[in-house]
Amino acid sequence: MSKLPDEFIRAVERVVGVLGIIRDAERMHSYLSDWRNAYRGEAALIVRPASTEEVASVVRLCNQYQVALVPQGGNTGLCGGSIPDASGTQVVLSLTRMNRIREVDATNETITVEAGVILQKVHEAAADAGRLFPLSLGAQGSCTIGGNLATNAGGTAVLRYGNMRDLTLGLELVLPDGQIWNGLRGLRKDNTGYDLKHLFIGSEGTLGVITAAVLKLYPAMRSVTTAWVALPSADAAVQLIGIIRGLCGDRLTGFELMSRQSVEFVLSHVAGCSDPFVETHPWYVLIELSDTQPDAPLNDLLELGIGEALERGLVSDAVVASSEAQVAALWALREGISEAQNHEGPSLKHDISVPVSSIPAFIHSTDQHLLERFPGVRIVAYGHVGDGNLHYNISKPVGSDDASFRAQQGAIMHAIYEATAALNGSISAEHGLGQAKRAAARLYKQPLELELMRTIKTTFDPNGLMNPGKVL
Ligand code: FAD
Ligand code: 2HG
Ligand code: ZN
Repeated sequence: MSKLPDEFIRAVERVVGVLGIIRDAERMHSYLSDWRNAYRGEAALIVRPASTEEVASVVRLCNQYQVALVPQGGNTGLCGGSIPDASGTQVVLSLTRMNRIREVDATNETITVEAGVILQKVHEAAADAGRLFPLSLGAQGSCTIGGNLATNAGGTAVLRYGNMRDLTLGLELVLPDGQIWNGLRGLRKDNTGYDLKHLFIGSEGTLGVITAAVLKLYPAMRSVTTAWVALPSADAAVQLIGIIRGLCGDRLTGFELMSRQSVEFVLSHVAGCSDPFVETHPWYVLIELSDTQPDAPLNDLLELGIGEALERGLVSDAVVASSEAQVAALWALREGISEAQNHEGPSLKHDISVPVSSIPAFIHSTDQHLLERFPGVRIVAYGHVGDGNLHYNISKPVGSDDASFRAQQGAIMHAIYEATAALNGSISAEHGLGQAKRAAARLYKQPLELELMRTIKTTFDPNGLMNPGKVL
């Protein structure tokens, strides 16, 4: 029995057709929990509109019947933002049928895509036009452009190209009252007042439904060099990025840090991965250099940088990939961490950021503090050094039961956020607040910022129907 009136459900079905509505429990299942099973909810129905007009009509019906809706893309988010609450009265609005690439304009270097297009499909369409769409993340085979926009996704290329916000020129949206805003402008300059699109990028589905976007394209890269480097400390990584950037400038397109613990999890759980070195090391970085020229001297530049770092004792060992298979194997070691950590029982995710120069101090003091207070917890620290963004994740101690780890979670999170705040950092650099960090945001954002955010939320969504219980 649905908790919503039959009349409402019939009206929604008239808009989206039978293909656009899911009501049976088995088919609803995958929309109601995240891939880690960390968040679970219930919903009255899943609605899958196929056009912007259908989204608008569904949103208008939700308004008329006062039904809350939860926008959802690929459901790869890491903070429960796309999962409904437990009431069973909400509607999940899945954008996955809105999956058309509307236009590629190679001269304007733009691509216009619908919200449900999978990120990897955007990469492929850009490549077909001899261009690059640079947003790059482990979930790119499943996450959607709508989700990337709603979370202002980051990933491994932010140090060169910026976050999703920096890659977006225009948006098309359905506002909470069902009006359609067509802001699909492919302009790099437009100073006609407030830049409204930026309110919706990163709003995690709380201000409106993103239905399409105009995104920036870049020249395709024709040479790429990838290296795996062992380091004695996280401090060495921060110094190394300075050396490499000084030599290579914008050719530096990836610089990913991983602790030994992170790599060990991947080696234990991800099939086909092997350690590039015989000896173990406390830290590793994956470095990627790219250039638009087919025969750019990237290996020479990298060797120069690593040579200087070796002399200064910042690097213990290094290997440069010599085939596409080796490049893929090195990235698999990096991108496998999320999946691998999942095999080690319950974990706590913290996607914090601090100034790049403060990364070593953060790791040093937080490691020490946590290991003293919570003996045995396994710290899985890795991330995007160029952005000051660390995934400072915690797995339960070996042999401990899940319940005692869960009992410590609040205190662990608090300790990590206090250390972040002490360095003037952010409690969410990438994944957003969702439901996971909503309460923490009340402690770590300024009251004035929260008040302004609430004012914006009430202005756009006075009935509080857009993804309630998330962010604010
Ligand atoms: P969902 O999970 O479906 O939704 C995320 C949020 O966006 C929810 O609040 C939802 O309500 C809202 N939303 C979705 N679509 C719309 C829409 N059309 N309109 C309005 N609101 C909408 N994130 C990073 O930033 N960097 C990384 O490097 C990264 N790596 C990852 C690696 C793995 C293995 C995994 C599983 C996740 C990773 N993520 C990363 C997190 C996640 O992939 C991103 O947050 C991604 O942008 C979410 O896209 P999605 O389509 O899955 O959105
Ligand atoms: C990454 O950089 C993602 O791999 C995921 O942001 C981080 O799973 C995580 O905690
Ligand atoms: Zn990340």
